[in-house]
Amino acid sequence: MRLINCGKIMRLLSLPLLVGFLGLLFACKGGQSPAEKVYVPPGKLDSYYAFLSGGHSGQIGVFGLPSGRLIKMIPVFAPDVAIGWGIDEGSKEIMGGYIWGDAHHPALSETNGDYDGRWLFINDTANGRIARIDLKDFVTKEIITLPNVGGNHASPFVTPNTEYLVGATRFSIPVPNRDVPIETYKENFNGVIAFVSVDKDTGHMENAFQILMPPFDYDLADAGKRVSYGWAFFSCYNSEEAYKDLEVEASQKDRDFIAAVNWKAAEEAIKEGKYKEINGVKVIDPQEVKGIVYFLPTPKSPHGSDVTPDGKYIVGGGKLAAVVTVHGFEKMQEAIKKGDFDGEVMGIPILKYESVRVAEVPVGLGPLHTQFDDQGYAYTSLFVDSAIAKWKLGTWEVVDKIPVYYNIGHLAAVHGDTVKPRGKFVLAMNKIAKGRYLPVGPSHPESAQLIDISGKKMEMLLDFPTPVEPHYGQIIDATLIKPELVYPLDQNKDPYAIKSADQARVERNGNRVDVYMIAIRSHFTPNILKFEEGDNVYFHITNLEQDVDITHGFGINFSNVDMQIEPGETKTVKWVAEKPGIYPFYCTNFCSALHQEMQGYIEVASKGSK
Ligand code: K7E
Ligand code: CUA
Repeated sequence: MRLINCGKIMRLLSLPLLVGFLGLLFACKGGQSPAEKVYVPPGKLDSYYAFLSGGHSGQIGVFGLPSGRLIKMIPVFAPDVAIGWGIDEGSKEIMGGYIWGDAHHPALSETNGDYDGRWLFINDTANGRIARIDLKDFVTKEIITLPNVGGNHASPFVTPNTEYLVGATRFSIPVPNRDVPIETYKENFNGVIAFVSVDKDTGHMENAFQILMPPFDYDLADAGKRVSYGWAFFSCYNSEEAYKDLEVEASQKDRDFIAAVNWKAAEEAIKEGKYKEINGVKVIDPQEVKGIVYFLPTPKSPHGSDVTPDGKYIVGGGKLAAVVTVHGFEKMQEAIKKGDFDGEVMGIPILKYESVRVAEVPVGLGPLHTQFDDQGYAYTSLFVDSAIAKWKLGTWEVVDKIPVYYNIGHLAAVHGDTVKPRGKFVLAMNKIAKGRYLPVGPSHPESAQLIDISGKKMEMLLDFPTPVEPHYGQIIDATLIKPELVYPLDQNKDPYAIKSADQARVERNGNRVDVYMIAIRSHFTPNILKFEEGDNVYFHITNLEQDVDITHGFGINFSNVDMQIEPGETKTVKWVAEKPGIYPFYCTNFCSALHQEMQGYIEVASKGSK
């Protein structure tokens, strides 16, 4: 082979090609191609967890970034038949009788305004609830209902030390709910802004207090941080108070509001007894208690409400506008002091727009949500433009824009809503995926896109499909989460746990039968069971394994019973012996070379035959 002749190559490469090549080198910072930036070699772990809400699937998706690999779906508001979520007695109780929820906003717990990796919360817009997932085992531990809140959308956004989770009404209802003519909406309906307290040690949630609000549609929220600590900001639309054709009637006014709530002042009011109890919750009426809530006029049917990392500014995404509105916290304080008001609604002063607004940033069409990086830039999703705009805090100029495919809703940057954003990536969560993936029929997947934000220009790195339907997501440094990989058997405090095969037994009490069973490679003890027609059988199964990833399943043929039991865990599931006959049961989760042999039989005798 001849040596390559440089002169010949130069002659072969035309000038435009060379320029293009150099440009490409420059664009791929550090010489890394997009593929290299997202490549996680086999056996290596991702650097970030991304928690994406599962929308009306009621679940949460856990993805690894930068690879975009789906690692786990956490069942929250909806059953999961593999794990047995909604099937075993413990999870049925947590789900509280509902089998669906509409999960929009994952919220990681915070300490000093930054994610601490302890808990993950998520709202249910449909049935007015908030769930808590423990990040020690990625399991939903608790679901709380927020009474008086019709459609809990602006939720659960945590305060900087997870003192509170917030919630608010999207669909105003009578408070307390009662039968009144819908036509009396303006007189009889109300919104509610809710604060749910979180126990510092256990994470346990309680309804702390609520604030009665005019019947607007409260949309999103963010807690104040640093200088604005002690406040929370809720966007709202439909200040027209329409209840029928909102599409037209709720878009009449040029400005709706961001409601600024002084939750420290609300705490004081509660201490002083200035509330009435409605459905067991302490509710403050702003007509009677002043200084708790103020309205910041914000164009135009604002959606996102995002506080900058320094806490100085509140960014409102006016979804029907071409700008985001930036309010100044300091300006707001001054305006309140001076009484710079423009009327009031339901006892809540409306601050003068000019007195609180710092900037209108011309980001583009349909601005929704804003996230932040570590260099003083903000990133706003543009639904109508199908793009992300990057703009500078302080100078308020738009410095870059990148198209996304298509119609982005939320976006998430690494620690992008904390006091300490980490930069690096922003994840676009797009509503429409048409043509981005192999077609699978009329129901298309959602589409997430990972974008490098470390350089001057944003760079598109990766597409990956996501299950229904990420509204919001949060991205946390993976080193902050350290889950347990097995449940230590010696710490298993379940009242139905047994710790060895010789404790396995069947106890009968009338027609209630309790089966204390163990699962260990590759058998159940006991594995031959005899019941009578009509027996209510409670299987209490302990997985005695302490090896990582040795999960057993327990499924009964001809029934709706199936669940997984993790190493060291005890779970209880109820099964009714409805019809005489033989019922095989088996391990449904592949566990060993003799997994196929891990089975047993139930014999159900007809009533009175024994
Ligand atoms: Cu914008 Cu429910 Cu936060 Cu959807 S919401 S996008
Ligand atoms: Cu145990 Cu398969």
